[in-house]
Amino acid sequence: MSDLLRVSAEVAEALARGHPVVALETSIVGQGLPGPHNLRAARGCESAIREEGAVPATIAVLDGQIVVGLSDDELERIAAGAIKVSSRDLGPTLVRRAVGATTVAATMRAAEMAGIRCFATGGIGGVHRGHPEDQSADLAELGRTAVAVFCAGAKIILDLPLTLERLESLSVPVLGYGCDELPAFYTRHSGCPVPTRVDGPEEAAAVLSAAWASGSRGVVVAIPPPGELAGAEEIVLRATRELADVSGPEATPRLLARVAELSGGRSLALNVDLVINNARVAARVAGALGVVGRRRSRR
Ligand code: PSU
Ligand code: MN
Repeated sequence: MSDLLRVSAEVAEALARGHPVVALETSIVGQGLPGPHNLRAARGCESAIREEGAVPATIAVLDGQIVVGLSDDELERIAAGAIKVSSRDLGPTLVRRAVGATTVAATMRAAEMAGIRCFATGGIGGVHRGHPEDQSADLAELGRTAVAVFCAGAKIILDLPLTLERLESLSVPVLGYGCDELPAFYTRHSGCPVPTRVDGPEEAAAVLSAAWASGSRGVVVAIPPPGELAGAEEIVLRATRELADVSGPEATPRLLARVAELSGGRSLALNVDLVINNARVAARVAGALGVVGRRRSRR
């Protein structure tokens, strides 16, 4: 294994034994959520994954290495201040030994390097509203990296129809987990139908396994959020209007922060709940995937 990758003993052992492992990102800790919500979300995800019998593998860049399976002290180092690291930033961040919080794109890449297939997050990046040239690297990474991303769809700060179009062009399967519509992070309804619905961990695992066996790479597993943010659409319209001039890496954290202000903090509580819910579902599907894998290898 490359010395640029450090896998914790617990995660390495789980992988070697074929136990279910779920990767977690840290951009949500470093940029996406303010304290104390960020650590509450991260620790809540780890506990939910353990409760479901899987091992959490929280990922970040520290001391010139991609670390897979952060300790709680390491998690606190990310919360204390980290730069946002997408896939393209991995090399420079490693060389400069900066403290880096990994986005969906960078976390997918690290998960693949470590041999982890399931990864839970809040929402994927996508095509920004009013800035169709600003497309998250999450989309391109989904097109090339064979990891399932469990999320509550894409944040409604994004242009969801354009984001789905882009995923289709990239041949990325989008599975609605017990839903027919793409969830929009703060709400279960977006008006955008998902191409495929799956019900329950076994069916999700079977579809993931068949998708990978037939050449798919990244897969989006979209899970309805456990609650709704009342007035989400108006709040988001106002935030995107106010921040119309902001694009690039700053856009997502700034929009999320403004949505939090405009909702009087209600978006933060929902964000924490939904990411923990996604982690729980990811752990169940990771467990079911192990069963599919064992059945296949016996054939
Ligand atoms: N979802 C959240 N909070 C976040 C993000 C997603 O609930 O902070 C982060 C993810 O790490 C995602 C990133 O990969 O925002 C997308 O940023 P950009 O649009 O710059 O690619
Ligand atoms: Mn962007």
